[in-house]
Amino acid sequence: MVHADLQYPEGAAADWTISQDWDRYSAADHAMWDALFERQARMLPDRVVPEFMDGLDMLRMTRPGIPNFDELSERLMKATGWQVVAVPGLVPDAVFFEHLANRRFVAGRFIRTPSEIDYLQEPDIFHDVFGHVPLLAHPVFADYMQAYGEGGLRAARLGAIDYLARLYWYTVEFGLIRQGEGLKLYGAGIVSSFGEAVFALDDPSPNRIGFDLKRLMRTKYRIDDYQQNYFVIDSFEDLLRQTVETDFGPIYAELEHQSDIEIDTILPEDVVYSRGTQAYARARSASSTGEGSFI
Ligand code: HBI
Ligand code: FE
Repeated sequence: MVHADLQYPEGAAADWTISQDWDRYSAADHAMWDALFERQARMLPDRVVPEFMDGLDMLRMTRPGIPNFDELSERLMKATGWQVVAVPGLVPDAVFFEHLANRRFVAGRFIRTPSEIDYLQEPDIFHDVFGHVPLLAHPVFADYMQAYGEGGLRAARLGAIDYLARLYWYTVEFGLIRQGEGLKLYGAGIVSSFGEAVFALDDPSPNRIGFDLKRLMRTKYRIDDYQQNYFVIDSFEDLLRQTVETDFGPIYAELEHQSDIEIDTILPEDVVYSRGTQAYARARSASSTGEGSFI
């Protein structure tokens, strides 16, 4: 959806950015960041791509407390030319794409409360900054994110945002990558989630299949619970190459004539890393709680 008619909120700039107001975080806010950080930092090192841990170090995100966006941006700018800017919450797609295309990552500035620790309606600063920012220090991933923003602006003109949004979902948010003998995490939605960081790699329930651009863009996804399917890329270089060297225009035109693929389907031509039992998803739908998302 492009909300061309949607006015930016009061107090925000025309590009929807606001000041982070870092001085206004309370001790409880910083303590919440530290608790979330420690919980993830304990479990991630063997699970996440090493480039993510390198990013945390390089950006000095291993220091306690909520990061200051100006300091983060200064370090990121030197590494890859990216900046982090604050926004009030979800911004319209066109605004989001325009920022990415200009190497600005938009982040929420609020942090979840203790009752929301595993369970959020809208991405908070921990998801946006801990989950997304470390890989922006990686030159290839940084280029991919910019290319995604440019692709988003084009998809908006072609009425194809829904297809492109799936690419974001299944790579930037919930992507897995093949490294050495095994799979590693890189998607921000997994990396910032205590439960899904284990589930996505270890649980027998979800399918894990090889990245295939057209196949991926036909595949539905869910926003209300752990994923039932993950796509596995070979490398960031491969992901960037497949997306920047591909003209998405003809693909969108072709996809219009094809049906969507259900989330738990495995096709004969899929490269299958795990054929999931879907036991988790079945148990959850039997006792549906229905709300919240797990980023
Ligand atoms: N706004 N703040 C924010 N963060 C997002 O991740 C975001 C957004 N607006 C739109 C959007 N994502 C997605 O709909 C696009 O990926 C398609
Ligand atoms: Fe996100």
